[in-house]
Amino acid sequence: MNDINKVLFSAIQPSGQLTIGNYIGVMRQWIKMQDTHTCLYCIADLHAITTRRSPKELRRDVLDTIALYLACGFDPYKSIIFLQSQVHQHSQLCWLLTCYTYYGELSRMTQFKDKYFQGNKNVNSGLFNYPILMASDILLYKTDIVPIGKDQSQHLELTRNIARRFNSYYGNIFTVPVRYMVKHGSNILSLLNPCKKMSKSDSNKNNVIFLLDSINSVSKKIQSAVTDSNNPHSIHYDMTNKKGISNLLNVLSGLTDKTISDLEIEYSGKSYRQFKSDIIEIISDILIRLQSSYFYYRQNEEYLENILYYGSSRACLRADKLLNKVKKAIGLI
Ligand code: AQP
Repeated sequence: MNDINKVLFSAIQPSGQLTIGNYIGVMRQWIKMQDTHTCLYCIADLHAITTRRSPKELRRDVLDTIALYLACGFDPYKSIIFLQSQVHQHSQLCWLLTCYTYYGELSRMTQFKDKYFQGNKNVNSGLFNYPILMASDILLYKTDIVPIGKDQSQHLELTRNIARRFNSYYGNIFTVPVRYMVKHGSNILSLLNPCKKMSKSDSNKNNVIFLLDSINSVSKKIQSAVTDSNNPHSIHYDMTNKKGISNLLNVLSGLTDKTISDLEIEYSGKSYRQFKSDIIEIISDILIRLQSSYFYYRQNEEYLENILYYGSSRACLRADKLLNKVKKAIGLI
């Protein structure tokens, strides 16, 4: 895939520490694609305020996230790396698109329903309208490609529907984006409960490998990750009967670019112990490099803020063009 004229947009909310799920599901792909596409990478802080956090925490999480982006290898001069709240066009387009999105569509979003039925006490309308803001983020830049994890597929489908609906009223204003999802690794699961996604807001931190975890903690978490008691032990991919092992295979494949079938051959006849020990070694190598670069960037907050202002001002220029087109199409003076 190489088309520098194709626009790629992707975002992560600074709603806590980033996980190996974020890294494998999207960030690793972003790094590769910044040489072949016109890339916009957003820190979605407006999405993050759908859950309560103190101003201090939000600020810290935004700076942690931009430092991690840079540590992972994003180049702020090659790609546009920006902060959602600094580009006011996102919230403006969001209101406009709210009027082209139906209540029934939003009520069907499984992520909202999950949060609602989990007994979340703060079910604010931001949480309900979240997919419209996500649609605005994407559509504002005439995005062609959106790398996402599996959990965001339904939201992207809604984005496509909103774009088509709007275009059917007003002509070809929005580009209808396509999703880009990695084959293995688009849904990294919780380590102790591989029936659910690995999530940064999980209350049990042993379910999650965070990019800033200590190596000692990574080792403990992987060692206690759920496998199965099948005898003899066999390392093969089977999402029905061997969810834990399959999840670890996805992690390994996502980090090494080896295919699942190559890994099955490599680990044929080997013990779970050996398998886990190799995973620990590979994750540790990646995290040691990433963290040393992260701490280097993180100590210079002024630099991080400047990178965000720079990216946001570039994003603003692009966003403004599209927003004006949308307003004109609707008939707003
Ligand atoms: N476990 C995962 N496996 C693969 N991809 C994942 N992504 C998130 N978790 C996994 C993808 O990362 C992108 C950014 O997601 P996000 O952090 O902005 O929001 P999220 O999907 O809601 O992730 P979390 O960790 O579950 O956040 P919280 O706990 O705050 O709700 C998305 O493309 C996502 O698919």
